Amino acid sequence: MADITCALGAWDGTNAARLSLSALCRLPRALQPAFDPRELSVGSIHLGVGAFHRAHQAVLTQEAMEASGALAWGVLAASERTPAIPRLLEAQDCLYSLGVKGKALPGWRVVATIREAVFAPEQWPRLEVAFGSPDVSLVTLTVSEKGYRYDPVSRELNWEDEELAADLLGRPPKSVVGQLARGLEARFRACAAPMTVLCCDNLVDAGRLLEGLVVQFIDRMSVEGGLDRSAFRNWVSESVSFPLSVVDRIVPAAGEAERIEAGQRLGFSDLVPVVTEPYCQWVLEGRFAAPRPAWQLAGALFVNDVAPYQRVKLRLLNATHSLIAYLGALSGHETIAAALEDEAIRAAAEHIMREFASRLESPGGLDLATYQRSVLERFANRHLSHRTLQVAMDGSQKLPLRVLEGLREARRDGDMAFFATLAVASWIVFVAQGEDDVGRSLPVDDPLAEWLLRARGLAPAAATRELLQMGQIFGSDLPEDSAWVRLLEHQVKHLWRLPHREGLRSLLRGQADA
Ligand code: CS2
Repeated sequence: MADITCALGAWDGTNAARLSLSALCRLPRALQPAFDPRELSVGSIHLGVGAFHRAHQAVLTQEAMEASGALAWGVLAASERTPAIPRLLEAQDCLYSLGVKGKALPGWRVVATIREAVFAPEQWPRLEVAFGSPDVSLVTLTVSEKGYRYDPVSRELNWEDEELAADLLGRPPKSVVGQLARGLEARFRACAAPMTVLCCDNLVDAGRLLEGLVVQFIDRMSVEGGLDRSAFRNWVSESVSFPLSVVDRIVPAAGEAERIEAGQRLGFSDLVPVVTEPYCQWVLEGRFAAPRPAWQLAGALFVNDVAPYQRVKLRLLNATHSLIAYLGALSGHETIAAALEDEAIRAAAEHIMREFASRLESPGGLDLATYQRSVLERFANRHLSHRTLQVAMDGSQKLPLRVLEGLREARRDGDMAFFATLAVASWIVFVAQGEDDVGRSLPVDDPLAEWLLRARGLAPAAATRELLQMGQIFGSDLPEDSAWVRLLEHQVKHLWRLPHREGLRSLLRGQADA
């Protein structure tokens, strides 16, 4: 690492040319894809062109094309909220670099799977044409939990959402579910060839959920031009499949340091590099209605039952991640790796994993104890600067899926779920008390921030009650579980006082003595 930093310091990218197709052939062979990107045709659409897609599906698709020689899987990638990434990608022929950082020396290469990038709300006609093309048979999505605009408790679209309401009336759609429904409508009208819609977000039973949301939208959307709504709906249920998949790779948001390092590695400037860890997992259900890339050649695992893999990932990895993020941010740690060096936080992380693991079935002979160790090792990767505040974002959308489902299961068995409860308590203190151990205010970056922040300034018990009232997070069962609410209030009270790390230590001591 030392010499890399040194070389980075020496690199002045101010006047460097941008990465481009013509720059690509001047790079060392090891950095180039094994195919000429000009030969790729667009075979799939991706909604949500954030760092995760660029470090996961786009990379495995590239490897699948390299291994199979089938070059029909170029991606038309769309962003939903801002035009920034598509514009930057287009300015460098949609090429970008991927840095993989772990124990070994970092490995860099260029990813060329994305062939076009658009800002969906403004460039809808291009997406609509792609949806209708028989050459395109796949749509993948990574739009994060909040992108689906649904209520995780009822699994219904959030009908109060203004964007959804406007999309239902028939404007070029801005919501992802609106884009899928209108895009599928375009396909039904144009060629009616089968299509696969593959959700790659951390949701529970994502395929079925997404199919349900799309059908709910179709049932209410305005239709024009003599569209037979029920024939369209039948076509969706017969010809469009929504397989389940579990994706896993830690991909922190890249910043200036990553751009400088990518520029130094390539000798060309790259404004949208991604940096990730060596680990990469993709578990998929084989229900594809139409052709797909040969991802199995790139290490993807096809199984009959994805759900147990999803539960293991959400509860052992994501729930633990959130717990470390809230406890870490409260204690003033910038990164997940730094937070894990704090003994009390590490102990809490080990405990929540053990607590959840005791109720999990291990899929495909996976050894859950080894899995837990490897997750902690991955979190401890100091070469990735994964900020606690990044993982802390969108807690209202994440906790129901990664923590509360498992917590409910434990409560049904009469178990208090002390550490899953601690994940909820640390989130409540993060949101409501809102200050870290060094006196910095903690930002609540969450689609429900306006409501969550009503708890700020209240006393611990009142703040807990205020937040528990939010049915779209806690349902009606948890707030009525008085024994559990008492435990939650007790933990919130302990964590509330500054320094938070002392509160955590006393809670852990109390639990060890119990
Ligand atoms: C993280 C995930 O930001 C978060 O909430 O827990 O993005 C996590 O890094 C990925 O799911 C790892 O696959």
